[in-house]
Amino acid sequence: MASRIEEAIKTIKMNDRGGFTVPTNRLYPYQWNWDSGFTALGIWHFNKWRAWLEIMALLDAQWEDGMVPHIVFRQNDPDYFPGPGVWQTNTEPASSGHSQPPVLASMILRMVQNGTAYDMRKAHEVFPRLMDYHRWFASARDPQGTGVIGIIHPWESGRDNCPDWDIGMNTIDVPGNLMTYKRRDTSHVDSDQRPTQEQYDRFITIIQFGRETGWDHRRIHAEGPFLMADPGVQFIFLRATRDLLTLAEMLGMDEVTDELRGLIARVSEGSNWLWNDNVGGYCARDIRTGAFSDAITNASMLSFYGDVGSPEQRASMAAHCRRILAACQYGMPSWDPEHEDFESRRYWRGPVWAIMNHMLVTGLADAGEDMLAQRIRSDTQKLIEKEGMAEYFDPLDGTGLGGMDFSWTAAIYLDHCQDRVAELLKETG
Ligand code: 9WN
Repeated sequence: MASRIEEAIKTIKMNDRGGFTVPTNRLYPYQWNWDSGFTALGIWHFNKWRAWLEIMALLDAQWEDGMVPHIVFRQNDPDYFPGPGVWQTNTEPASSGHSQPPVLASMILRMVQNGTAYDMRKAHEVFPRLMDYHRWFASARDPQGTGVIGIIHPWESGRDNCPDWDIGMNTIDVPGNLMTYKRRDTSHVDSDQRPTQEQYDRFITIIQFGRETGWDHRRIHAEGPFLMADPGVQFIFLRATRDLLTLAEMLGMDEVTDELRGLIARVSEGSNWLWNDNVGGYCARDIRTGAFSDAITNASMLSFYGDVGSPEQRASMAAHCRRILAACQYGMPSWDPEHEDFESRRYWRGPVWAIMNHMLVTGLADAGEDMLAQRIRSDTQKLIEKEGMAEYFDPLDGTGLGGMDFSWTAAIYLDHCQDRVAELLKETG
């Protein structure tokens, strides 16, 4: 364990680019939104000042309208496509044109609840920006106030090529004038472990549409090529808004508590729309056509993290969780292993992700599902101890896949072993 802890710290330090951390060298050479949220929590266990710097750097890229973009480009790096020249958002610093699962408030609450006066002071400083970010999600991604949070690009879910998006992606017409481009991901990672070319053409079609509107999010929501509801973003946003309310109460920000309570009630109610009776669980859904995805994913399972559902719905989700865990050696896979579209090594179509497991464990433990929480927690631990800081893992045999030396995997490991990390730091001074 001690050597993995050292490796985890080393990995994060190696990925430090001076005030912000890249997910991994070369494959992802910029700052990513939710990666930085989790990574900040990991860093916090060995350097509080640097953890806050990570957060401040991310928030430095916040748009005027409150959006925190999914990638911040501080330089142009030919190792990654699509770079700043493709997005053309005209922001300072340059950034991508949509967001990512808003985990930030939840990570900050963890730091504050276990922290010192310094953490409280920093949280106070960033609080208005977190409010603006949540207000942006509530309005730009749910302009009619239905309580259903949309995503305008699969990348906004952070689960890029999950079969969840196939329904929305299949209706996208790739225009004849699609920009010509060269992918870079498949020169770093085996193409069997990455999204397909057809998917990339559609990913780029959405970007091309966005930039043609000048990144006008009202228009993109109303007319863009893709608009789906993601149980992941829905439940992460709900959880983060509750965590923001707890933060507001701790910091004495009474003027926003009613607003946050209203938002929580609305998004909680809106979550019902994601319940798929045919599956007996929460599924992704196309907002325009109402068509459902037809399988349980690790994002569906975040319903416990979002604290939604009737007793019957919760029991059904827990039963799915037990069934899926019984079908693979390491949980929680990103797609139901009993579904025909399951691919144990292709990115979000099967593999296990440490960050998703981290949220699942929190949610299941909060819901009193201790056995399930314990199983997923120990699987995460085993995978990382066996394979190191891989980007993701095969649920059937545990092989570490994708980019290696991955910051967020290292961060989750440090959070899991936080007591041992603290002891080690004491021993080494
Ligand atoms: C696009 C950085 C990011 C993660 C996402 C993951 C992957 C990017 C890509 O890498 O997405 O955002 O180019 O594949 O799917 O969750 O934040 O680690």
